[in-house]
Amino acid sequence: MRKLLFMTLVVISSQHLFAQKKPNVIIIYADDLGYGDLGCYGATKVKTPNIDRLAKEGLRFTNGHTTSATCTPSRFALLTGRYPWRKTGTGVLPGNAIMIIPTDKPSLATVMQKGGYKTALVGKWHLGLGDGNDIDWNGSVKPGPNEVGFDYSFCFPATADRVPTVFVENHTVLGLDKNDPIEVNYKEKVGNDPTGKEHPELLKMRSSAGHGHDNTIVNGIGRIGYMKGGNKARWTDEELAYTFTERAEQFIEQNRQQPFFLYFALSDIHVPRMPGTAFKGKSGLGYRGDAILQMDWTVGRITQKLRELGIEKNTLIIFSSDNGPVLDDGYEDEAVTLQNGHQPAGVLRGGKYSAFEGGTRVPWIVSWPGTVKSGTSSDALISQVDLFASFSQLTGQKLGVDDAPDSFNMLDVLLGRSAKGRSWLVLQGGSLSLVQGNFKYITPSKGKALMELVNIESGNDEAAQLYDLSKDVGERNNIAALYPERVKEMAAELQRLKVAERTR
Ligand code: NG6
Ligand code: CA
Repeated sequence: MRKLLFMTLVVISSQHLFAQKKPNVIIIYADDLGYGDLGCYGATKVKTPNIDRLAKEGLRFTNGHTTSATCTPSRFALLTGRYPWRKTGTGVLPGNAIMIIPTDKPSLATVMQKGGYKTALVGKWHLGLGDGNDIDWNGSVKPGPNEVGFDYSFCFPATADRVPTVFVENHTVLGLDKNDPIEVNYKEKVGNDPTGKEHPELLKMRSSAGHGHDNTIVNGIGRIGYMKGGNKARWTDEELAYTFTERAEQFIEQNRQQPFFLYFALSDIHVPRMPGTAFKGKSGLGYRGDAILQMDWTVGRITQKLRELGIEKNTLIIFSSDNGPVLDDGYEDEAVTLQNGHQPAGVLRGGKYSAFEGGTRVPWIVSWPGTVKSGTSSDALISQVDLFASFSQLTGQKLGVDDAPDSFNMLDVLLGRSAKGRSWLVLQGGSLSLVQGNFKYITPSKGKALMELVNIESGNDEAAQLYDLSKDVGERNNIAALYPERVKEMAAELQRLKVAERTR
């Protein structure tokens, strides 16, 4: 009897301890990585041992989604818990856009801060900086990540193919020489730097015809937008992954003795793909494949660091991507010519920018050794918009009525304790779709069925589309004509969700 009592006490107190202990949280957010781009999601032409291991030791989702098929809106949703299409100006932003994350509302990062976490953003931001007065790249660059909950930030403003091609650490452009001030312009040329259009012979990687990545040349690559000055501060593309990884490792090390939240937004595998020397030519699939190897290396460095510090069992990692894949997104990097049968979207139709599943269904792995069961997978429907409410739950906080209006608490699903995902989800490709159970309805829309520039099917159709994803995940068989009632109901429900301010 005594022994039993003792055992019971041990169990209760260890559960108590567990409940008390806050795991570190790391979101590793790849850019433009497709559903079929990883070994653990079926890729055979490219090897991703580190990420496969993460999946093997954790939980792999097969129906995990971004809210949107491009970067800015997906990131907006991740940080705000709100569907981006509720707010205008949440499309792909230029590098001089003002910040679209509100400073007067909680963000995912402020939630973590309130929960007692040290927070950091390392990597790509692409949510704008400043508040409408011209950004002074030579002074204090704000508001930015630090004003929406990140204690530390080390980022680049937009995408690697957009100026300014510099790092911003907290409020300051890193390594800026005050005598060589930066000026950015998206309308007309500033300064005397050659552009890709005027001097294609200076490029080490040409822009693809028609895409227009032919403005200011930085590091031998034509960019979108013009910049002058800041020469010492400009990055070297080959070092991007290395630089971000190092900063991420530093943050982890510095905060190993307290709960930390790291939003690690990789530049890989977005264009311009210009991997480090160690990876160039290694995949045989061109720089896109090489960038996948580099991304996998990054993940390996992070998990290695956690093991070294002995904190891997107390760290929850979520690995995912911001939107589906694209081969040619603006540069002649041989992604198309050396594709060699690799299927970036796997079995899915469409890709980046698309309303088909390839646009938003992405790799999604959760690892928390010892807590999340290893070697498991889940087909629960889940969206990145749900991370806000789920992390609020994880850190023991209640959401305010107006907070994260579209975010569902999916913590149990995320940790593999429940298989019951969302019963519905709105997705944003070109047009909006509604998934309800097995069915997916895509709103009719004009516009080309094929986005010729990137060679991806848009999902546009003037007729309504309905697919049964349980039988037809590749969305080949439009059954709208067979189920007119269902189409009508789903269209009406989507309309209702669109005008609702909150779905939570
Ligand atoms: C597009 C760019 C593309 C890429 C994308 C943003 C053109 C023709 N294409 O407008 O290269 O930069 O924006 O990608 O300009 S995202 O992943 O950040 O959303
Ligand atoms: Ca992206």
